[in-house]
Amino acid sequence: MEISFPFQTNLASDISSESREKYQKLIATLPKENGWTPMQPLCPYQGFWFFPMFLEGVMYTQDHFQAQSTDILLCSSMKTGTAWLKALSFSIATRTQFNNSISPLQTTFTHECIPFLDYGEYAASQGPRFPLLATHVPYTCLPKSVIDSGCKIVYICRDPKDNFVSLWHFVRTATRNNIKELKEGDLISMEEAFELYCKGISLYGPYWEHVWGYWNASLEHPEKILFLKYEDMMKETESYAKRLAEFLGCPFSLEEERGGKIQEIIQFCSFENLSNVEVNKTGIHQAQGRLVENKAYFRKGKVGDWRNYLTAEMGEHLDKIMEQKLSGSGLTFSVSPQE
Ligand code: PAP
Repeated sequence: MEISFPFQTNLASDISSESREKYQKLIATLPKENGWTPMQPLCPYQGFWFFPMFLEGVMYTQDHFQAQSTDILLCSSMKTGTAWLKALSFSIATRTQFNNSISPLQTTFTHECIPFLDYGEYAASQGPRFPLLATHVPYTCLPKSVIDSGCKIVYICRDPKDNFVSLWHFVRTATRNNIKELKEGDLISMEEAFELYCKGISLYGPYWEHVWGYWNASLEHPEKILFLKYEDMMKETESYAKRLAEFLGCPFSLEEERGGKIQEIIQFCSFENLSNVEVNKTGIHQAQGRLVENKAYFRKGKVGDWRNYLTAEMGEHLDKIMEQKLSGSGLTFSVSPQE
């Protein structure tokens, strides 16, 4: 895949004021659920929960995004390993163009290397473009053109307990980054957040519905949708990197395998390396007018970190909810903590 970098993107700011007004009017009619952060309430839309600031982009994308059959969408709920999947996919897809030392991932915030559709990025772009795009939008909320075009999708999900802990930390950090004079109660407690999450009230949640939607679709269209779990990828990174390369349409050659190319990319995309890239360590990222430190996107990158925050009972409770909600789907999350 040949790309020019940085990309030409059409940011959400390009949404015409007419469209913006239309979406804002619609969003204003939706119920609001406060609790996660004083920055924004969550709004229910098409069966899922969204921050209004992102919902505008979702609606705009649904109305305007023209998927191309050559696009590859990296899909995920929040805090499931999106940045890692982006880095791996980007490095694999562009390996003949950039070696690691000159990779845009060295100088550009990882998330910015593959733009998010739902933040309005790329929403209206036409013509040739870099085929990798990302979204946190649930399967049933994807723009119709994505399904009609038959473009490929890679989905990554994660054990809900680690997902919850990661989300809780992230929301608190983002709140801290944006509200300078924090009042008592501005930061959601673990218990409050857990209760909301277990009720399905979380960004792009219910989490189990998000996972189920893509899982089901991957069973129906296995050639079009690659379904990945963070924990499996952590355990067998090399075999998943190979699968990902094949799925992206750029399999590693025997020569590359023998020459250590796969390991080189895995190492480069590892948490240890990416979290130490200067721009990821010290930069600040802007999402729909909100500023977030890039380092908030690289917290620990561990499997089983939930044990440091949740009681065993909380863990069991969430496991039970997932089991019930995904019952009959054939999908399970059984995780042993990482040493
Ligand atoms: P997003 O919602 O901003 O897209 P996402 O990238 O999906 O977040 O997930 C963030 C999680 O992936 C964080 O997990 P933690 O809070 O449990 O630590 C983050 O640390 C982890 N992560 C980021 N980069 C990597 C990586 N290269 N390898 C493994 N995990 C990573």
